[in-house]
Amino acid sequence: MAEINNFPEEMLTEHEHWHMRPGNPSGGGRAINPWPPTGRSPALGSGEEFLNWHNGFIDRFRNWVADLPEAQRPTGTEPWTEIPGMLKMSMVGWNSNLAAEDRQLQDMTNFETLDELGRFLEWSLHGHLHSSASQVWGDTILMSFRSPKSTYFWQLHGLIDQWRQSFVDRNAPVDSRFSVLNINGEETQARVGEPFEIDRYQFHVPNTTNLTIETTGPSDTVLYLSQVDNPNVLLDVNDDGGQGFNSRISRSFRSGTYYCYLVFYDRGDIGTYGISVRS
Ligand SMILES: [Cu+2]
Repeated sequence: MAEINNFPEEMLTEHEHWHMRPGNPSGGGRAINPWPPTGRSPALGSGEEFLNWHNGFIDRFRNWVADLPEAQRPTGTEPWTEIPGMLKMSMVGWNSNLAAEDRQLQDMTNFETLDELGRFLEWSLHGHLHSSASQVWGDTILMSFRSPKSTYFWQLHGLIDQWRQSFVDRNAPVDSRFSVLNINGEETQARVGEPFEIDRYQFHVPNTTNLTIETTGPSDTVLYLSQVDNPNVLLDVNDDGGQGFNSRISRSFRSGTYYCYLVFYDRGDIGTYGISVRS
């Protein structure tokens, strides 16, 4: 048992109320009850609340630790960076579904929203981490509402918070000057509205694959494509590889973010075009 003996009682109460009083935020409960009487799957919004509330709770815990004299600081609360091997044993309930979920988390483009990620985590892997760690290491607090008293709580919720963070990082446009193109999404309709305009795009490639970036329409376009994760370095350029005077770049891509610059061949022209990235 890895118990934090001096853990503040008010933070235990805070955690317990948050879980035990769903739909009662003025009583300290989570605002969105994940399981209303008619619910068959966790309520929309409850996943995002789960992730964000725990993120704040972790912050308050870290601040509390930082304010303690060094000798009184709990040890062994560093976040796990992945699910510990001992928790991936069938003796504690690991199975092919959990393994598939673990793999899904390797690529955050598998989740449309933070809420979807939170609902996915709270009712499956999160529960497994609590119960399996409790079993393997004989930590009974971890299965109670006093679980924040356990060092494992901070390790496992630290890991969950890293998943939250990688979703947020993945979905924050690296640079808002670059419009996002979704692979195999609808063609983006755009225009060069002024002479000498440069239109900027980015797209994220989850795994190594062959893709085609292409423009359509009546305009004579030129496409400049950057190196992976580096908008400063040119990888490829194309003028008339597509239909008519359109551009097309077909090639293999590594995983990461690519940046595209589009101009008209005659830099004085204005006009419309469509642009897409397809596999
Ligand atoms: Cu938990």
